[in-house]
Amino acid sequence: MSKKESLATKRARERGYFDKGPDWYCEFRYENCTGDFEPEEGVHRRDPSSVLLIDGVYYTWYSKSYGAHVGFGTGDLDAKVFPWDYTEIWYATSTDAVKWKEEGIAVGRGPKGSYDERSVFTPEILHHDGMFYLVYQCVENPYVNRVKETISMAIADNPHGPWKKVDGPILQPSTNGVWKGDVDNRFLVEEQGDFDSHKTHDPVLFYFNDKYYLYYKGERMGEQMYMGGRETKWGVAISDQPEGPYVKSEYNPISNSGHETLLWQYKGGMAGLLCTDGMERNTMQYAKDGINFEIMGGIKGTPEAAGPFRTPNTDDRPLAGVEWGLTHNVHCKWNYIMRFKADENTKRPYVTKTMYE
Ligand code: AAL
Repeated sequence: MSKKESLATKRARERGYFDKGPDWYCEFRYENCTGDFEPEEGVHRRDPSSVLLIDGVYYTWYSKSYGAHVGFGTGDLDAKVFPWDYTEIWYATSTDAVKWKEEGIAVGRGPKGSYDERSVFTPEILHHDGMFYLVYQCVENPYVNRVKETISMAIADNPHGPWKKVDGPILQPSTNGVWKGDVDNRFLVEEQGDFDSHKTHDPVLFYFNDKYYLYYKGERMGEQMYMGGRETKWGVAISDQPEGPYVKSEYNPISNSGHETLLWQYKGGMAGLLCTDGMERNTMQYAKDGINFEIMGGIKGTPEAAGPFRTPNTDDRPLAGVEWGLTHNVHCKWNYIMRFKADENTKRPYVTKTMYE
């Protein structure tokens, strides 16, 4: 027994690092899909939704755009700025979740002057009571640094559509930030406002405790960098009806870290995997009330913008709801959708199994 306790040991003891077992620990394996999800020159496919299994067929929805992008500040307000600019929501089907067939557009961009004129992207899907709810983020025209990004919804009674847009948007950034000057610079502010004063992104919708919980990522005007990197956090907005009105939780932000949302239901609560940004990135978290999240595990190699398979067996064990699904590879010229799998054999030391052993 040590005579003195180091700061690291004290911190681990106080935070319970060694009191919890590896129930929430895994390593993620990755594999390319085949068929229409093979990488394609000149096309971006990214941000896959959760995967649904309907009558023996797997479905996913995703952002699709064409051609190269040039970034902000070219002086051409029509130029494509990001891979997710001029994007529409497409969907694909599969019988084995490996080989995918692209079926076509699910939700397109809105008419001139609308809040969703420029781009609709990062879809998520909820199948509840026989209805399908697609939630997604929207950009108006022009797409500039200071543009505010919103969230909207389309509803169908069949995964093949037709999709009917609600009278959106259903969620918008808070209005309490104040830009400094008129230059199109997202970092110059008089007031930063709330954590979501600039962007509401990456929505995911659940039917939870007899209400609709719309989780999202917020970005703040005048975003800062911290010891954990970028200032991106999650919020939740709650409604009695799927189409809203959604009221932001008074507890927002409900995370201090994370990027694209990834959540699943587990034993009457909500589980989440935080990726990419903040001190608590690469952690599994759980909240019995869907709001007050506790760290349950620290992991590595987290899938980005992932859409897990929505298994009916989500209560089997903590990671059943994230056992496998789709993610994307955006660290390449043309973004493409791929598969992930949580390898839970890694809960024991020295196990070196590969993804499909
Ligand atoms: C990701 C996501 C959203 C952003 C962009 C595309 O970081 O959080 O989807 O808008 O990149």
